[in-house]
Amino acid sequence: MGLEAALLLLLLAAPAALAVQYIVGDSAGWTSGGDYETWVQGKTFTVGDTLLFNYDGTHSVDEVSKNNYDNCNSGNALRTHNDGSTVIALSNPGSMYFICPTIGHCAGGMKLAVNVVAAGGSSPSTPSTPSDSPTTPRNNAEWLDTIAAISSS
Ligand SMILES: [Cu+2]
Repeated sequence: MGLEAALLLLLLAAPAALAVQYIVGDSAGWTSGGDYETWVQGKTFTVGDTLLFNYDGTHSVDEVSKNNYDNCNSGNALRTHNDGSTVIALSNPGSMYFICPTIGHCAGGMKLAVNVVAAGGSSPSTPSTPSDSPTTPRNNAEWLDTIAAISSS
């Protein structure tokens, strides 16, 4: 009983511990001269994670389509943020594109593309854990029956 409760707690606690907030550009933030192609390398962005853009008043954050990202076109941004500290929730798998709309900044490298992957990469191993625990007491009971049968004969 105690073991089953402990396993259940582990299963419930595990997914919550995985959400990560990425500070775009780390301590430098979202700024001219940042290299965000390098910054994303080696990072896995998962649904439930967040991006934090820190920037001053000379910059903004526009979420744009891939085409507008490629062309540094902020004319029809999907969303615009200019509060200086913007948290973006990565709520769906797929690609997201961000540029700074200040003239010249995107062309100078102030552009960020992230690929968001679905959560639950470890889920195939999860179902095996609950199915193991009910069989363990039954095996023990069968084993005890066998011992009883042997010792009584
Ligand atoms: Cu800028």
